[in-house]
Amino acid sequence: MSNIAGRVREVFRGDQRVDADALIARLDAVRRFLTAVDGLLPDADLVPAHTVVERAGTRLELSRDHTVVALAGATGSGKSSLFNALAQLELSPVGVRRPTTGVTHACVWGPLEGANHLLDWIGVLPRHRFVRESALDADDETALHGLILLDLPDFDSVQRSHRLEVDRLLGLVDQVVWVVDPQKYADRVIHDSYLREFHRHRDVTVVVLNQADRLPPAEVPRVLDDLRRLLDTDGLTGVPLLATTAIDPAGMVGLRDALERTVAERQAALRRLAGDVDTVVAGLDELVGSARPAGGPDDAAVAGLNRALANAAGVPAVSEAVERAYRHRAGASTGWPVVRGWRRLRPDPLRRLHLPGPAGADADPSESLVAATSVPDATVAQRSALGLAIRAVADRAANGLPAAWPTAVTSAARSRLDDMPDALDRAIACTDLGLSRQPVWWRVVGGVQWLVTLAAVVGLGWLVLGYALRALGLPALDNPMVGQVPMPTLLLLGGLLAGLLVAALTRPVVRWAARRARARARQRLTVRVAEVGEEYVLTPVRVVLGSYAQARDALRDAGRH
Ligand SMILES: Nc1nc2c(ncn2[C@@H]2O[C@H](COP(=O)(O)OP(=O)(O)OP(=O)(O)O)[C@@H](O)[C@H]2O)c(=O)[nH]1
Ligand SMILES: [Mg+2]
Repeated sequence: MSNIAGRVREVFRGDQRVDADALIARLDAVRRFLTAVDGLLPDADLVPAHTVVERAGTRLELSRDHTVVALAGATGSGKSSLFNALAQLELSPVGVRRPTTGVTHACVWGPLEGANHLLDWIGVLPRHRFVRESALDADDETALHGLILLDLPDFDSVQRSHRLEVDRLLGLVDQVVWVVDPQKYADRVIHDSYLREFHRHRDVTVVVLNQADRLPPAEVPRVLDDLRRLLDTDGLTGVPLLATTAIDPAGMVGLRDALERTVAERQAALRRLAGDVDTVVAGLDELVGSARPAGGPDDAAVAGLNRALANAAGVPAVSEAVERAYRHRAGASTGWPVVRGWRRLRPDPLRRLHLPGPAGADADPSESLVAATSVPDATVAQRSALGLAIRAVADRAANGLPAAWPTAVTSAARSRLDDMPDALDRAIACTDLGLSRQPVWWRVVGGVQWLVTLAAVVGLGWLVLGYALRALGLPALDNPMVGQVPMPTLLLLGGLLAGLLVAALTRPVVRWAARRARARARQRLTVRVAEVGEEYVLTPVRVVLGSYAQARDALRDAGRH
């Protein structure tokens, strides 16, 4: 038997050391990743990463001098028997009635004090903690100093609580020794639900075929080969596979040696956590991928957004009002004074829209002013066009990103949609529409109009005075002649004609200047409205794209060994 029992079939695959600082750096990278994606990716997808970060931090803080090894396996495989045999004490009840072990037992090699915090965290009750330290042992057990061996309940238990306890503990321990027996080593539960899940923890996994004594010696290599084949299929190629016999000390030698090596290396905790980080990184990889996001929203989509924003904000209506207001005001300043008063009676097209707003020209549109204009609200069609333009910006910006991100980008792009109508209104209200000052040429033309009108009035007065003097039989005024035309008549008719002429000549210039004023106002409004698009749509999108880039870099760092 001794030629089989305790025989190590594979060399222990633990030569690759895990550097603690490198592991801490990888955990920091996972933390950075989680910060970057917080609120952007579904929380459910991030639970394993949060768990590993939290668990690893605590495990590394608690003790790096201890190695927690769990004996796990189906009921009756002999976990408690191996536990007692290694401890050389009857600590955990071994039974015929199955399942026997309902709560986890722990045996600590070395002083218990140092291990207590770790066992509190793992959740082993104080009354199930034992110390393997005896004056009688001399130095026999020093090679295992630092080992905390756990005897777990069965994972294939009829008792659900056993399975939950096993699953919980398998997430916390540094190394797992899977105990199988010749009858049940090929059971699907252990392979499908457990061993396969551990393929990233190969370097902290040991498999023992216990009760090897129950097989004819010649059968043991064949069963081990068969088990090895199953382990290969589970993705556990190269894990140490030993045959053990719990009832014979000689049948424990191989397992004990393996445990001594594990304890001496002080690497199991680091390797286990490194395997956890590997698993987490692999799981997150498809959430993040390696796509490089475009530098930001693309120009065509932004141009479409700005057009939709301008329409929704009423930029065409306001700039048209600017043109009409220009004509109105220019007419009032430069028109024929005889009809000017009548023009003034008509309402100013811009004032009807309550423009410019109370903040005056060039105020900051982001200031929280109450919406001040009477520009008509966006129509349903304009609002839906704006919605489509925002979606187009998001779609183009998220193009090529893994599946979870387009949703995040779209919701960022739409996140401030409700605040936009007021922001657009404020932007319009605060834009300098270019009509605040009267152009000099209006005043010059207006002055000319007043002069010629004055001439006509003087001519009229002169004529009226002449008629009145004549009617009263008083001596007539001496009317100087300009050519054939008396001076008062020339002043009256010339003044009237000149006024009409100046008004007629000015009209096309006013029209041209009004169109220019409209174009300039439109341009200024478009710039202001685009600023709202930048703040309310593009900046949130850029923030998400930035988070994506940070998450991708962090995950790349977390995956670096
Ligand atoms: N012949 C032989 N019998 C063994 C060996 N290991 C365990 N047994 C017996 O197998 C039975 C079950 O052993 P336990 O140690 O209680 O098994 P367990 O895995 O702890 O079972 P649970 O606590 O129910 O999960 C007991 O009767 C043991 O005496 C072994 O190597 N050889
Ligand atoms: Mg047991």
